[in-house]
Amino acid sequence: MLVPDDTIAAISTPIGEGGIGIVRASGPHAIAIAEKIFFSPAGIRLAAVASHTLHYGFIVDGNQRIDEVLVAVMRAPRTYTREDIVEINCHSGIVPLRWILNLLLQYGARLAEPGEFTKRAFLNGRINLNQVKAVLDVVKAKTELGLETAISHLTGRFSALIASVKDELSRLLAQIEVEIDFPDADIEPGSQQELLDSLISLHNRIEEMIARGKEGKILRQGLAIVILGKTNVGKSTLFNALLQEERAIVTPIPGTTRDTLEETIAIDGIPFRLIDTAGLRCSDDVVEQAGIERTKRAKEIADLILFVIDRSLPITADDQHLAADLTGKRVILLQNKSDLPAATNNIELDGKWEKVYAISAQNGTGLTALKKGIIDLCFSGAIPERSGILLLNTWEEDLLRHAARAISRAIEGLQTGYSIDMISEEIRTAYLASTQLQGIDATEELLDRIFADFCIGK
Ligand SMILES: Nc1nc2c(ncn2[C@@H]2O[C@H](COP(=O)(O)OP(=O)(O)OP(=O)(O)O)[C@@H](O)[C@H]2O)c(=O)[nH]1
Ligand SMILES: [Mg+2]
Repeated sequence: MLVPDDTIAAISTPIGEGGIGIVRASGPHAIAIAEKIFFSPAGIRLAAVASHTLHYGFIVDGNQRIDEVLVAVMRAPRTYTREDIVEINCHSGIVPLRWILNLLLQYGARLAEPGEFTKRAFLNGRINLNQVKAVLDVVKAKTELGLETAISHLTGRFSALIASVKDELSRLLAQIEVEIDFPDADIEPGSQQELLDSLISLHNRIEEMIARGKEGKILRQGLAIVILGKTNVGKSTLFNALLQEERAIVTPIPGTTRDTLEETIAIDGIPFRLIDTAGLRCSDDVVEQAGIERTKRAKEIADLILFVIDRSLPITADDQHLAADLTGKRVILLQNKSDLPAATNNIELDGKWEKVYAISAQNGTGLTALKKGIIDLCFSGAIPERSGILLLNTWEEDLLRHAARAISRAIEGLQTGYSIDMISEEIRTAYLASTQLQGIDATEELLDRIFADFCIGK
């Protein structure tokens, strides 16, 4: 893989957020290019300054001053990309940022592709693939807990786990090699048992990592919670209350919501996709019917359904139809409008409910209990220990499974008396998977897949 020799530049901060924006350039000509557009009242020349220093001045386009800036100069190799880096800290408006970027491009830099700074850090050997992925997750992390986990990944916790698995596998391989090379020295029953125990414990460790990775997936993408119920029961009111903003339109008129609405909410730092739907009822209205079709689709993708009924009115046939339609789904039954007197002589609504809460979406009663119930359900009673969560990509999960399967086969082989060659082959397969997980064997295609997810400037 070729290490690039051109200089790249990009806006590295979100536009408009905060008062400061950063335009970053990396590559052999970064400092020389920045020099051409930097004016220092003190007569400082960037080419002459010490590494890792900050300089006050102006970005100029010919005679025109574009912005008042602080320029950071960092020389290779002690930088993010291990190349020379210049970071221009300017005002975060779109106009100065774009202008400064264009000037850098005009003087010889090339616009960075998404993730290219991090790609260079990787190509130049500063970070490993797991850390690359963690940067990606930091960039994308939607919630605090997701971010925390991404950061711990970045500090190499996943790498450390993998390294210990790999070391153990190589120890076992070495042990087996001895037995293959000296077939006459009968394998002692004791050492066989020890090998079996080690393999079983390794297998459990890998399965544990896969399980932790599943929880990580929840953190990254968010489970889908879908609010369902017949018209006018207060679904949109609940949606807004959980979002803590007036996102959906609420009116006393049945059939207000005509389409599904989706937002991300965080409960205890865990992201969920919250989806409000059109109330279900028989309708001749074409628009409403289209909305109802979408509601049905939302129901299909739901990881959890909040089924809302209006507690102040008698249960109707619509409620019952809906309830019957929810079998096989995880459903929380919400008896809404608990601030109003409950309808008397109400029949029991048949269905299998994970939990039942009386709430008032309008004044917020019962919502804290509901949120806690959601969390409990999603993590089967316990929020995963913060320190234990892993963020795994599909390819990482695949490799872990590949390793786990090979180890299972080795275990089976040992138990049923297969040849030691076959067992050693399986352990070797698992060992190879663990080296791939460490990023030693990253193929170009894999890299492209990972970097394709980045945004510009990272
Ligand atoms: N008293 C009381 N009224 C509520 C409560 N929740 C919602 N409402 C009222 O019920 C009416 C319908 O609320 P929406 O949130 O629009 O109901 P919806 O289920 O989204 O209705 P559609 O979109 O038409 O299916 C509105 O007048 C709300 O103010 C509640 O907890 N208590
Ligand atoms: Mg609605």
